[in-house]
Amino acid sequence: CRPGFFKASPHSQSCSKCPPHSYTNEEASTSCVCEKDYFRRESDPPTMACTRPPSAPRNAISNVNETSVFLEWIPPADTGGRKDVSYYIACKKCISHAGVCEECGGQVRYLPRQIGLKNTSVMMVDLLAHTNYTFEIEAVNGVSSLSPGIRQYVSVNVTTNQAAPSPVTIVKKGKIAKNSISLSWQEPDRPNGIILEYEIKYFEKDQETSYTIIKSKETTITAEGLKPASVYVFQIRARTAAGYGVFSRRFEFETTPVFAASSDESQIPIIAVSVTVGVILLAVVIGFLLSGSCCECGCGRASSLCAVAHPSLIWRCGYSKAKQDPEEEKMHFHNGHIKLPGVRTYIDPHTYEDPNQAVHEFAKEIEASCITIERVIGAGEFGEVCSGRLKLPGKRELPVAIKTLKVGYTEKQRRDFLGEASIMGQFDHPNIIHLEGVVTKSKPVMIVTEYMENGSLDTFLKKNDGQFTVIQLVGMLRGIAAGMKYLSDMGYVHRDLAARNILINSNLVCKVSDFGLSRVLEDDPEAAYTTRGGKIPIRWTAPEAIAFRKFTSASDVWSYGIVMWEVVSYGERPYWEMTNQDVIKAVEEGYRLPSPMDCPAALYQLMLDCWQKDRNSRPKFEEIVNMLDKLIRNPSSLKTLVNASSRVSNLLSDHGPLGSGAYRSVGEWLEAIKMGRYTELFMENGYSSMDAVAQVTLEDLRRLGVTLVGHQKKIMNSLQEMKVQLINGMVPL
Ligand code: 37W
Repeated sequence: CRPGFFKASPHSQSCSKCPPHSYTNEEASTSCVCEKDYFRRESDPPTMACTRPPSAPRNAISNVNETSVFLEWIPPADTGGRKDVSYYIACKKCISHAGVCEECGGQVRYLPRQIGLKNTSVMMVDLLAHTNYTFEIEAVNGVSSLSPGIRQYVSVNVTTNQAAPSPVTIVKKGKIAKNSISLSWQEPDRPNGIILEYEIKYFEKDQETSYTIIKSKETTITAEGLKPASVYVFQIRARTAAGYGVFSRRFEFETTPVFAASSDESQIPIIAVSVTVGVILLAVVIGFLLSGSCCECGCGRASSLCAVAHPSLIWRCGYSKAKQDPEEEKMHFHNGHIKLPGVRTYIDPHTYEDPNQAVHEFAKEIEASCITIERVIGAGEFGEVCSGRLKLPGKRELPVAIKTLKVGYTEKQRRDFLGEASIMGQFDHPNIIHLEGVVTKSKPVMIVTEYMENGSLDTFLKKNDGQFTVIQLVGMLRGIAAGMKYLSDMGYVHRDLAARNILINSNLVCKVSDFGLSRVLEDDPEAAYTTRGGKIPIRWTAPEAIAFRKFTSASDVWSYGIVMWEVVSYGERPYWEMTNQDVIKAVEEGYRLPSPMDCPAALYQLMLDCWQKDRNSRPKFEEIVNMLDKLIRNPSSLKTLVNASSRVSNLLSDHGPLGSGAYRSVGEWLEAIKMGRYTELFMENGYSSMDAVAQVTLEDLRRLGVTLVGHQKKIMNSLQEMKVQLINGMVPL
């Protein structure tokens, strides 16, 4: 072959031109030499072009989630002429104030891997909290190792956030007796802060729904009141200022049998006495049962007779009573560690180590092919809300609503999104939105519920202002109260009860909706940050919940009172345009929302009862349901309305006139509320100043000839609002 051509084998027919980026200056070449900065791997055939290392990856972006970092980039502009491009991640940990960086070491995990990444994304987990990291994403190909040149990488600097502690991994058993187990454990590998306390969850093996939680500042505990010869499962998690870490894996320990030889001689007389007492009691009970009596046991009122009849029951009841303040129990351990026949309690999905397990425990998996999405009806925090149809095999087709999780979600977003289904799936009540199931095995991830044709209650009422009878309104309120009674019986505290979170169907049945973990408040535009950092929908929230986060069913009752007010005033905004700060102050000073227009006195009284400062004085949901039932059965009881004149004038006597308010003249005020047509009428009838206007009652308006109800409402509401703002408060209780 002449120069510029080669023949790889003497058997080849003809000479070939040197492939791209190679040359030969000699005759009779069997191969061509690569140009400068181009290479050929041993495995590359001589007919293949010479290639070079790729350029750097481009447009790297990072996403930090606590102590995990997600990196994404696009492939290099120049692949070097090869198809075998892969990526390598170098990690450096930097101490910001010292400016010193070091290799990250083996602590960091790379998902799916650190070297030979084929995709253009990677996730690093188990990083340190509050630490600066530099990640270099290097593109490499089959000839990178042959090139002595500089590495081609793009670097990304990130700072990790605060993170919850890593799980406790080492747990050791201590003294084990027939009724108790002592444990000790080591602090987690990565506490990520100062450990404030540990939470120890334990339950009898295979009885997971009935568990106990104890808290400890030490790294040892003794669980007492256990059954002899039984296996108990323990899980421990640590809490720092950043919150709880995940639970440790399960550790199982077994109590000793009743008659196990004990080294402690002093126990023998106790056992002997217990056995004797037990035998006597058993005899008494058998006699009692034979005499035809029976007993019903509830946790709070288990008598000793019941105790013997249901030994397992008294064991649990006794334990829970001895260990916990009942209110604490509901606040923190919703899912009551006591399981009584016929009493179902709510289980906080957070108590599941694996959130996927929680969702599948409480929600049915639906195949995406059973769902037909018809149209978008709204937007949620995580994606769109759609209407559609669900056809399950062997069942009738149903109209449904579908929430979808938008693509590109993080693991936390998926967990929070499905958290709503894990909660909703535990409820079964005609006034709680019914979960049909979830789609998690295909994308998009979806939550499917019954379809509530009229959407959210506040919007629905605003659209249909003045269109319902009092009985219809009370019917809606009755439904909401019944749903709330059910939730409080389950030990679930809603925390965001408001008309916007109630759905209403075509039969005007109201159902409580919007369940979530922290998310509920995160996506509520009404929720504002308090000085303590919590996000709270101020206007709907009881003072003790705002002040010190005491969220209980009693604080839900306060919110229910606000919902009553919203319903009777057809979706009016509670406290109108007052600022959150003013609302907090006014409520603290004892002022309350005034009665809505045309409100039955019995309903307003119920609202005021719900807004009692002392939470124990507020009615229980059960009492509210009973009260509303009574009113519905006896509609004439709803005829007495809150006295129209007292409704406004009770604000005035102590708190001065409106003269110093926002409007300088009656004309200016009426124009502002688009009621300018009545200016003359007002002036002619002696209402020529704002001070005089302040005295106007509904009867006065009617007498003056303002006959349109809509106009009466507009004028009276505006007056009301001005007065409320003026006194920076509301009706003094
Ligand atoms: C709406 C899990 C869950 C919770 C609530 C819904 C839901 C909304 C957020 S809104 N229904 C409507 O808005 C009806 C609108 C009618 C219309 O615009 O024509 C629902 C619902 N369940 O019906 C949905 C899910 C999945």
